[in-house]
Amino acid sequence: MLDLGYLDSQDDTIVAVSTPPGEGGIGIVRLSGLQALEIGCSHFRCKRDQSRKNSHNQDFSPSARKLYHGYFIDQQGEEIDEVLFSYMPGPHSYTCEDVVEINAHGGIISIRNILNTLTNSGARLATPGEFTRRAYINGRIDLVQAESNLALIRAKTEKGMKAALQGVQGKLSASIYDLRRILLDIIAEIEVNVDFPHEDVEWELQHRSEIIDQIQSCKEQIDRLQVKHKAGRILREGLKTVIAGKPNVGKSSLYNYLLGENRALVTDIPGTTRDLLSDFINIQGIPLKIMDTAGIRVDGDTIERMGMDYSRHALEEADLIIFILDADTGITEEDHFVYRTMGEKGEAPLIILVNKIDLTAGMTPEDIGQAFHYDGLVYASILENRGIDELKRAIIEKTYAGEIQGEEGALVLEARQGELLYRVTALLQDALTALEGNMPMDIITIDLNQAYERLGEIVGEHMKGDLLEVIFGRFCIGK
Ligand SMILES: Nc1nc2c(ncn2[C@@H]2O[C@H](COP(=O)(O)OP(=O)(O)OP(=O)(O)O)[C@@H](O)[C@H]2O)c(=O)[nH]1
Ligand SMILES: [Mg+2]
Repeated sequence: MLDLGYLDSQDDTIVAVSTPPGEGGIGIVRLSGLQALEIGCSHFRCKRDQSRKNSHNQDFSPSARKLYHGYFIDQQGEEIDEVLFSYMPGPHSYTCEDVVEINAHGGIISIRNILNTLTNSGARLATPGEFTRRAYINGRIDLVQAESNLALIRAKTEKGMKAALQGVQGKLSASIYDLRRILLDIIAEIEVNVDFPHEDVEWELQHRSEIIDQIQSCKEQIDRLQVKHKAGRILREGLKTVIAGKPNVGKSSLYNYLLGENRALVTDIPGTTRDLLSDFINIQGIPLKIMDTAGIRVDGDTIERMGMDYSRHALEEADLIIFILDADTGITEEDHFVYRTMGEKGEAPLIILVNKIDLTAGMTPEDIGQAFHYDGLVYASILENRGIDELKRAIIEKTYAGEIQGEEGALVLEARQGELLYRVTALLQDALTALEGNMPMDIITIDLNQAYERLGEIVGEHMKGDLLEVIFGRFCIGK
């Protein structure tokens, strides 16, 4: 159940283990809130004061951001673990509140005892993401930065991490604030002139065309953000790469080769693969989610047809399709059938891989060009390990992956933020259409105001509590 009352519980001092569960070298327990210092100190015996064995260390008063060596003690003054203690006074801390961190030995029992002791002394267990939520509520970071923190934790590749870091550092937020400022200027400009209308028709036309230019340039900025968003999504989720083709062309052979292990069954019997297999590989820092599919053909038994349904579904969601042809059989009616199936689907780039060139030279690019439209063409023999490097190059070149290479090319946006950006684009387009259709200026400000508000939602202005619950609920406890 959602706890909608969390705003009232802002005064609580919260505690959680911030390191992953299980055995580790160290485990960090973090306290944040008004009583963090008091509760933390009452359970710490500094090594330099060790002579006062039984005292609860009432006069231990740590300086900010210094590490103290000593013991964590329970209510009875019994030592639980040897620890390092540090204190970060608000507002210069992760949450903007007083924060105490206790670095203990990573054992499950010792960490659990420390946590129990602290909750018995008045701290409350933090809910998932509550530390980051406090940082947001206290104004240290905006929602984009908070959500990027999550992406940073979950990044699977270095490029993905760098993209998320841009969000944490506020580069995405800066673009959003910039766009909002420009929109606000445009709205103000329109409103001033609506209140003091000009008689001059020339002036009116000139004014309109200036506003069109300004909105157009806002829209272009958002388009650029969306390209970066797409690149960021790929870095996070992997470029969905579907290996498709008629039965027996070598789809599973390619899948195994790219994975570097024999995951899929390979036989010379057409219709071997029936399930959808998928796994992650990494090509030049770009994560690919590669999928081996059941060969698509007109007939086939019940199980094979179910497999083909999976194939079709995978094609629908593909970011990239590798369409394999068999050099030995040449282009057949079955290939046309597969191609038609793909054609019904989205607009993912298509790379044709002509396989088995160890058997015959295969069809010429002209033959292929007459039959199919493609974005890249590679000749290969998976059996003899030929053409694979060319395939990898084509993958990088023919997809958005090319754009990820560039400095600052990718941004990690949450689906929520991507959706809002999309709506802003639509609103700006409506405003442009209205302007070009000579609609009254004050009508246009309705769209612009809405666009302004949607941009505000991206960075988390006027967010409803329940939505925040959902957003922060995806974090781990202790973050
Ligand atoms: N000569 C030759 N044979 C190959 C090559 N690549 C794959 N094969 C053979 O082609 C046959 C089919 O390979 P698979 O990888 O199972 O083909 P598939 O497309 O997954 O087939 P289905 O799962 O039935 O749709 C196997 O006998 C492979 O050894 C190649 O480059 N040259
Ligand atoms: Mg197969």
